[in-house]
Amino acid sequence: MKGLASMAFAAASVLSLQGCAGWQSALDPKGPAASELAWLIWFFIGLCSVVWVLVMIALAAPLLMRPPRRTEPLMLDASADHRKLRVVVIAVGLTAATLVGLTLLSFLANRTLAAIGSNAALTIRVTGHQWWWEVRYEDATPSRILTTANEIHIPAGEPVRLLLTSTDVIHSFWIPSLAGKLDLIPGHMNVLDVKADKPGTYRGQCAEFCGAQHANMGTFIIAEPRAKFDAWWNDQLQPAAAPTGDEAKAGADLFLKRPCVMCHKIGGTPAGGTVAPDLTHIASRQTLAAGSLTMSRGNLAAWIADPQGIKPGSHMPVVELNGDELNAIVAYLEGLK
Ligand code: HEC
Ligand SMILES: [Cu+2]
Repeated sequence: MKGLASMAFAAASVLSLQGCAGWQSALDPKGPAASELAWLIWFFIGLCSVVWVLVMIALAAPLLMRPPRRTEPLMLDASADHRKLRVVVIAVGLTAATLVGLTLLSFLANRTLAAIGSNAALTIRVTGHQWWWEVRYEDATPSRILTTANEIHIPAGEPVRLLLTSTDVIHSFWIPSLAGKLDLIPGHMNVLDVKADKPGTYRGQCAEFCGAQHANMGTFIIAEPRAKFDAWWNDQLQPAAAPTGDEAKAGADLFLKRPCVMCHKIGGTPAGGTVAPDLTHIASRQTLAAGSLTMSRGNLAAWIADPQGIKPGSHMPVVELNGDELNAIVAYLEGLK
């Protein structure tokens, strides 16, 4: 008995602590869209629980009740039949009313969601790739258009419009603490409006199985006060920092001589590849390879030395480098703040 109780307690605490809170939880909403959805799901769960309990009572009651004694089993009891018919009609009516009510609530919630981004001042194009996210900030001034990867900075407290599409297979964009999930479909554009009430980092995850490294296709929305966001955007628009020191200079040369240059772009250098994450300000990101590793010198080296060991099947090949060459490239990339 005691064992059972402690197991139930453990299960409850796992559900309430690990599953329901934190930077990636639909039940710990941090923006209006997620709040709307969380409220809706709790209401649905509450109402459906009440219905379930009533049904169970209705099922148990006749089983537990003593059947009335009848002298003549075949004789009909018209008044009892009439009573039962009334109960069934009322139950059907209540069921229909509940269904219509819930449908109406869900319709109203959808209207609230649609209204969130109606006056969004910022538009970001998010393109799914196997297995990373291309993030492009749109602007009327072409020189202010910015491309980065995996980490999406937004101003806190402002609605932002995300245009979602894909270049290869169907992915799904889901930042549970901020909004519902929406698919990224090749050749099609979906619109998702998000707003973060407060500054913070919110984790997301590709939510549509998209191949070998689907589970390592994380993304982050980093909401910042407006001034900090503007400063970030201006910094990111700058060309890459020139390498300082002999090792970093050698790394910059190597980057351009090795296959890296075919796939990656580094602004302000001849590296202009567009099939892989833009590395112009790679060292300013908090993670590597779509949330697979945290950003550090060691992890940068580990990733470049063996991307296939860290993310098997990923579209970055192992490039043969000796120890000095690897160190030089890492020294260069580490300076790209
Ligand atoms: C054939 C194309 C290709 C080549 C060549 C290539 N990469 Fe990559 N690289 C990728 C792809 C694709 C990713 C994204 C992988 C993922 O997250 O699934 C990536 C990711 C990275 C990242 C992490 C980026 C981020 O935003 O987290 C770094 C750093 C990187 N590559 C450096 C290099 C260096 C240095 C070289 C040369 C030694 C190189 N790459 C060669 C395709 C390539
Ligand atoms: Cu995906």
